[in-house]
Amino acid sequence: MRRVTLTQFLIEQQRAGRITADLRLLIEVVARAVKAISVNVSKGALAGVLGEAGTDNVQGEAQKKLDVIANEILLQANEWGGHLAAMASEEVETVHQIPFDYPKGGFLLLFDPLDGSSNIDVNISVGTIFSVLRNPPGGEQPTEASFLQPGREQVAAGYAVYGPSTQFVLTVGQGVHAFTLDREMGSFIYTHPFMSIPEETREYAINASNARFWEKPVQRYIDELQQGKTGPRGVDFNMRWVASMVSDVHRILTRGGIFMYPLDEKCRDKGGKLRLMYEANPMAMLVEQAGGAATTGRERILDVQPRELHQRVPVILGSKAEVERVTEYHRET
Ligand code: P6P
Repeated sequence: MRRVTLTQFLIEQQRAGRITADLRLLIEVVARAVKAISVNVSKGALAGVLGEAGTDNVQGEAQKKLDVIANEILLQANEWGGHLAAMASEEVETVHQIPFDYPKGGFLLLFDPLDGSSNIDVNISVGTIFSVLRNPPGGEQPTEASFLQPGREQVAAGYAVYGPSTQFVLTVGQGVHAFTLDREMGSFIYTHPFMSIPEETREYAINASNARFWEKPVQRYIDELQQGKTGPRGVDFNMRWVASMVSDVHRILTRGGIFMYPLDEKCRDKGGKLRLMYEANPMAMLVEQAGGAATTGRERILDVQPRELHQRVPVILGSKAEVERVTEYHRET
């Protein structure tokens, strides 16, 4: 079968009028950057890139060397192309402006350069998440306010998952499409057209060690799943928790499931655990584009009006019937 590359896929999207040349360039540059990140991740101990960087990020979390490397790769890859007005990263407190000697474009790029990096040192899959917004008109020098747009305004979203294979998963608003890295050719090959999340599932993902902190609707929902065929659901369920959002979401895009990092007593004062702008929003766009649903438990994630760049939100996403059920339980309380 003829192999279609990411480049050919994007040229065909542009030819069909679904994306502009600048958005095509943006996605190609991000894809090239994640290839470089994949090379660093796969070298691990051989490249001296494991362990702590000795610095903390804006979240106050100890940075891994690879967090810093991945962040630098993405910033440097995207600065010169002329497709961006500015960038925002989980690893950088403020808006990253395009250096004055480079041209600017109309898009804002946001990313979590290495999500799940606590898994790096134990050789478990991690990923890169990105989100693309339009720079509001008149925003010559974008500020944090330029980025504070609801997730429904995203023009593209995607992630790379650095697993047994490196896959690049993308939506430009016309379904979800995945590409697998052919390391010999250095090309992303189109392997998963129109990924789709089954409406029903028998698999859930949540960090069960937080059970005593959950709100009542979540406790009720998980309790019913754990009762299996002896309880009100009448069937048994399976649990998975990779502690790497990209890996858990990729499993759900591939075979269904529900992923939950709900509001709990531990993270209530921060508003949640996961970040809205460069984790929840891009994943919510992908999940909805694949026929799933994504809510905070109380509202659609893509409708949340951001208040600040590194804002956190509760996240419940995946198979639509299950997300709707647990969201309904929240309404009943
Ligand atoms: P916990 C990784 O640190 C992350 O941001 C997500 O990728 C992941 O789903 C979650 O946090 C894991 O959190 O509390 O289980 O370690």
